[in-house]
Amino acid sequence: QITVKINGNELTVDQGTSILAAAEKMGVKIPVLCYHPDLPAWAACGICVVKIEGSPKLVRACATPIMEGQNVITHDPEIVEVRRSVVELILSNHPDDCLYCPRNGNCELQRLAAEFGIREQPYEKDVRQLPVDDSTPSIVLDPEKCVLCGRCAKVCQGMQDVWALEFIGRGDQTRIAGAGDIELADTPCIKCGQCSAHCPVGAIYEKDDTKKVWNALQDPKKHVVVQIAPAVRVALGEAFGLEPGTIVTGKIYAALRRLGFDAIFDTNFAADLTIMEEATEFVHRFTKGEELPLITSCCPSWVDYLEKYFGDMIPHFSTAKSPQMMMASMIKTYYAQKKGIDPKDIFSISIMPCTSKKYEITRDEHMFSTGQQDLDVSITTREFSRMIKQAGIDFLNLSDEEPDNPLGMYSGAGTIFGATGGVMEAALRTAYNMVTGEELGTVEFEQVRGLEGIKAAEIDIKGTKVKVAVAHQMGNIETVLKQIQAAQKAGEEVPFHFIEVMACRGGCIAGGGQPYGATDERRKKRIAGIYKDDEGQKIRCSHQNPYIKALYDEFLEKPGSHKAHELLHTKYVD
Ligand code: HC1
Ligand code: SF4
Ligand code: SF4
Repeated sequence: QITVKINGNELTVDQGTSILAAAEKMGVKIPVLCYHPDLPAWAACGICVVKIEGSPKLVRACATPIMEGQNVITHDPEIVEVRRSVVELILSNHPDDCLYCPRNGNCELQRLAAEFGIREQPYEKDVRQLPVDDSTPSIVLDPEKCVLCGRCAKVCQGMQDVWALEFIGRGDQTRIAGAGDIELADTPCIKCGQCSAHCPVGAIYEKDDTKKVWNALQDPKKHVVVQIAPAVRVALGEAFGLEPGTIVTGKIYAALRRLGFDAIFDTNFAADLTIMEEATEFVHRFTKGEELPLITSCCPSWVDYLEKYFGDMIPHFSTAKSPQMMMASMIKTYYAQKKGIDPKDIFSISIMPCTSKKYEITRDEHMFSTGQQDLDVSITTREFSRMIKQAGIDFLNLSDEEPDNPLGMYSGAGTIFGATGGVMEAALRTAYNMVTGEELGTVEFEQVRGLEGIKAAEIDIKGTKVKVAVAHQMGNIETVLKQIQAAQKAGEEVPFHFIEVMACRGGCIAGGGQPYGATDERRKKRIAGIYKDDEGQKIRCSHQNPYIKALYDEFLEKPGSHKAHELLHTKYVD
């Protein structure tokens, strides 16, 4: 620990702490643009300049460690003037169409311009005309709006290890583009949307599908059905000023009714269904010793990644569809039949924390189990928050409501899907019952919880040891896969029996379509909200959900049945 000063006020910090972090500890906010707490500092934009007393030079607070005895001046008229110039220069290359920008109201550049009181442009305006790339179903890249902060490329290359984005050109010709200057759809992009979640401006954003939803809601011939994902309920509140992690499930159901949806279902119910199929698959493979490890497949970005980079591992994938797609299939078959509605008249919508789910709905013929697209439109939490605002719904003052049956009620196991480790924990709760015929005393598996990139644990199921691993944040998975491949090659026992993978850091709670501001602090709060929701449920295990039992009794026969395979399982492309 070292003793330092920020604007003359003493504090102690760890050796190596950046000036930015030291100031933050003191409650002093230094403006940043290229810096993001998820990423290593790279001092590109120069907005965080500060002075060290006794030195004539300005230094960048994000990338400069504070030293013992230093007194750092974070704000004085000269510093503020330099920072203002940096913002003005960026604005000189930036379009002025804030009113029409998808980030209007939550843009970091807009906020800086407001904070610095910028009222005119002293530099010559020079905005390059560059084409928009909307080649993927998930995200849109508008390089004209790019401020060259590099956050998106750093996330894509560093955190995700995908390398779909890069800077092209030099000097004032530098621009962000699909790697190799090709359309994003032709790059290895896995559509996770983490670039959009980290972009400070409107240069990368989710494809907006809300018009399709509004149109369906206004079409009297359509029976419009909606499902909400686990992670939406602990993050949507942020768009209305609530603390991250606040559970707003009841308000979401109420808002959906006011928007005019005909039936409101919950993806959490389908997560319970996924567990029934996936745990059956796991117990089957584990007892037979076949194709282990079993690897979860409910994250479409992860599926895309594995197909692209580790095609030989496809046999290890669980064939169970994701909860989103299981729900979609059950809506247009089971529910349609029960209600006597022609599936062609049903318009099915999902609200997801995820940009990749927009891609999943069109993935392959297995997503068309009713002869047509099972799920018509998937929108993100951000799009949904805009719809609520556009409808003038006073979200914060809504009274809690319930979802509809038979596809609305969920167990605690269903809700924890939203956090890293949750699918594994939910599966273990049910696998234990399938193997032993008994119920767990304690349903929590703390070993698979938390933000550590790779979590490994040995789970004891009445004397049988099950080795599991959980990885999140795409860049973390390669190590695990290589370990498996090495063991397979050497003819040794594989190090894990069951693996959960989610592309986004923290799991879907920090998906690419969630309200902005993903930091570990926020992730932890959302995760806490998820486990609180679990604890609040009377039923904590998927196999105990009475509506799941009814669905099998009335329609699917039993987990892993022929019909279940037809409607709830998929195949992968090599
Ligand atoms: Fe997810 Fe899933 S947990 S993938 O992150 O398995 O999106 O929330 O809906 O489908 O349930 C996302 C979340 C979500 C699915 C479930
Ligand atoms: Fe990279 Fe994900 Fe963005 Fe694609 S969506 S460019 S993979 S960060
Ligand atoms: Fe989507 Fe969740 Fe996968 Fe992220 S982790 S890409 S939010 S499914």
